[in-house]
Amino acid sequence: MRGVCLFCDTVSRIASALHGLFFVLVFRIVDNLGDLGACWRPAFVSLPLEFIIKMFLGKHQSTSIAIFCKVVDNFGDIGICWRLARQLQQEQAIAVTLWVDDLRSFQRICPDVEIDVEVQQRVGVTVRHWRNQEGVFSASDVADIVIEFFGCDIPPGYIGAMAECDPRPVWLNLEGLTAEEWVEGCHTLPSPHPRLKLTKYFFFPGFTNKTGGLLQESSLEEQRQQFQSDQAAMTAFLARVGMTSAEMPSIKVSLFCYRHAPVSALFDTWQSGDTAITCLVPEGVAVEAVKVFLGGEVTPGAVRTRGALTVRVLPFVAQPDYDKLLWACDLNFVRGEDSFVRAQWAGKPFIWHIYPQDKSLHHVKLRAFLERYSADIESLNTFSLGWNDARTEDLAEQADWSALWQRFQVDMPKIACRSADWERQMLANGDLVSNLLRFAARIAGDGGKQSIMRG
Ligand code: TRH
Repeated sequence: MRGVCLFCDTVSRIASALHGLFFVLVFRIVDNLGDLGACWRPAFVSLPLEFIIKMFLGKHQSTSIAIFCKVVDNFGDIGICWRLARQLQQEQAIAVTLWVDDLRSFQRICPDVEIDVEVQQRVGVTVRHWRNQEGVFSASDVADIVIEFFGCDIPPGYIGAMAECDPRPVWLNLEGLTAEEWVEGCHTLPSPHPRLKLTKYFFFPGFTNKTGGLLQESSLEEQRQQFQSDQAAMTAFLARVGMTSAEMPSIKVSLFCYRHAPVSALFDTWQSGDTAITCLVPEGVAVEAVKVFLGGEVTPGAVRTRGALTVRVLPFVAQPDYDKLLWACDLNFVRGEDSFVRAQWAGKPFIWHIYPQDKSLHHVKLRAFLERYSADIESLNTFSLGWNDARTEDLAEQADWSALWQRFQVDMPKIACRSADWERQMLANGDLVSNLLRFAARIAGDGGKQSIMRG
């Protein structure tokens, strides 16, 4: 493996010297060698992927990508698509158009977004209000790569125009994240259109090298380390969101969960404990439990201390600040998909509140993740199962929040170490944007003829 690393390193140096063309050849050869793991990643980070796409598409102008996002619920759908759009634009210089049906939700995570305009530019990304399924499109309107998020139906007129393109665009359905094993078998599977000469490919994010990996910007880790090694910057950030100097030495917890989480039970435990805890709750989260604790309205800046617990309501912050919040806290409660992934890049212990699904399907997903993440950390597993109301054999244990918290708290340093190992493990799979562009380049290079691809 050491020899392979040296080889990669040498290749990487030569590639940056000769740039583009040479790298395309090396990329093809090495890709066939299979998983070279972490040592290969630094080379990928500097890969001129956009150049590769252009080669395969036979284009000289900038590659273009259209992302279609329907907001099903809350902020995760647009949160993920916006993150993806920015990374594609900023790191790969790709011309990105983000079609989104709900600008109001978008504005919550990106306050610069205007809610009553059809087209706007935001940090280099073209944002278009996707109002309905109507609209007449021609081949020249179609992007080189078309991504539909979570199987949202893109307008029939746009699909018709895709079929008229020569070459055809690469069409991907970016799916939801799950740690279940079946994903490996479905990742990159083709789905031919029943009438038109078009093939859509499933692209699954995931936790193994047989999936598309996870979204992570190339400079994120460096930014996080810089922030966490600068105590003054962290204190200034926390003060900016409202924390007082008296609250700073306490255990800082960020709380983002769905309304059915057992927040009141946990507050009771923290309140009667002997460790000072400040729980930072963004506006609109766990409103009922927070209201009871505060004994008053839940507005940003509202705060109350009872026993060892202070609960403070924060404003809902812009997406980059949410990362800083996760980095600055000692423990993060996260939910859905996007905050869940961001917590994995924070280097801190976290508890996941999974998005509920019919027939408790989400419990299967939760267990699949815990199996991968913390099979040997009992305190984290039982706490997580209890938080998500996933039945364990010992029901009495599950309801005893004081015992669950005590055990979890003792293990927090161990869990933080696991977090660092996990991040290394995940990054060895390559990040989602690089994996997605490599896959798109292969499809485009193949003229969409291959039936089963591996990303
Ligand atoms: O908001 P979520 O529950 O979103 C989703 C969607 O509901 C979606 O339909 C479902 O499929 C998915 O969950 C599983 O949780 P999520 O995914 O964590 O998204 C929250 C986004 O909000 C994330 O991008 C971070 C951002 N955010 C801010 O920008 N500022 C904040 O203050 C907070 C608390 C979050």
